Amino acid sequence: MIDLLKEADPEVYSVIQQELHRQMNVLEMIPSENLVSEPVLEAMGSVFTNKYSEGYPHKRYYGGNEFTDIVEEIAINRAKQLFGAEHVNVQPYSGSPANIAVYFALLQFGDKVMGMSLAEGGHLTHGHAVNFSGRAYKFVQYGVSREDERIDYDAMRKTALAEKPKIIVSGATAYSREIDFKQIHEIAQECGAISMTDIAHIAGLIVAGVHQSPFPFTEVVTTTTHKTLRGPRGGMIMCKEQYGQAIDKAVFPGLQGGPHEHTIAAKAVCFGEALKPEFKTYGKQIVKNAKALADALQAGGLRLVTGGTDNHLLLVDLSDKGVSGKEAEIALDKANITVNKNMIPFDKRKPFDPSGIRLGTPVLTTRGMKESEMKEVGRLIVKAVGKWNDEAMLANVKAEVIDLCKDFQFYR
Ligand code: DSN
Repeated sequence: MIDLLKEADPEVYSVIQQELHRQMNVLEMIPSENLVSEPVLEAMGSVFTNKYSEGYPHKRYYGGNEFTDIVEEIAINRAKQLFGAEHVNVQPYSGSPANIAVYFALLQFGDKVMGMSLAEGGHLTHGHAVNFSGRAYKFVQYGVSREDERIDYDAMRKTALAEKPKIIVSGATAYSREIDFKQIHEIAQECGAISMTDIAHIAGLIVAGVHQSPFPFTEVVTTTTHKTLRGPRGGMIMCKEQYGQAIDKAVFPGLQGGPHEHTIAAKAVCFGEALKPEFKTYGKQIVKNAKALADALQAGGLRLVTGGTDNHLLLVDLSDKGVSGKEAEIALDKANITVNKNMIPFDKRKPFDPSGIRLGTPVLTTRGMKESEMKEVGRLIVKAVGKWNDEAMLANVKAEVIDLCKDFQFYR
């Protein structure tokens, strides 16, 4: 794919080749990752990386932007069509800056906001104490119920009415169930808050119609473009027209400088791909695969938080298995299965060595795997986790993984 580099810089070329080889020979199961198409890669590596274009289409601070205007407008229009959004800003560098830009646009420092606790499935930028969000604003956190490990909407409503936050942020990074955006929007309306959701993980599932959409009612929606949406690493903000001007101003000049137009070109390509009917089939398969994997893991004796999944991810509770999340992550790495250790709700362990692992099916689905392969993948995970300190057994699983991967090569 990158033949010129081979001669120009063999050192970097070689590392890229090794990473490509790794990606093709492991079961990459981190739910926030995906494999982009070659057209998306090509757009990302395009000459738009050379251009400065501070401002917005037709209102730039530098000359020479006639084509960046066109490419940015293509991205904006396709995103509007894809999600039914009124106003779109495609300039955020990633999901975290997108969320911060929304707070910066719509709040004063110190204002009260509500977001889902990271420990129960939220995100750092939804108000964690070590994050800018939790330092600059007064976050009240909500979470899941102890009984069914699902979002406790009654408790959320009570807290919202008592605390009267200015924004209620929904969205998650480690929550395997459908989020009821409608109910959250109604709670926000009841307490006079703006409803904001971060759909980074599930954007592709929303496009495919396998997850409830927050449109048209949610007032501000942020996303990354590189997860289930299968685009380049980047962010985007969509909102009701009334918030558009403030949000644009917060992104630039408020927080960012020159937009990454090569990434914006790749976002446009990704949105074009996601507008095709086959993307719906793909999104549906991600969920079918997650459900098949859930069945296989449960059949192998692993407990899933909430008892299953509605989306692309699974959270496995290892607390009664005699292995920590960190030990399981390391063991699975040795078996060429890439996952991440993760807190489970009400975890008694610490974030660096929690009780769970988080798994997802987007990458394997992009590679063409279906339910029958998920059964096999589940069997391999159960075997590796069960024998997490048996090096010979892990080597054995690794050989099986490499064999399975041979039939699902992606970049050629
Ligand atoms: N790091 C992402 C994830 O893995 O869910 C969220 O930003």
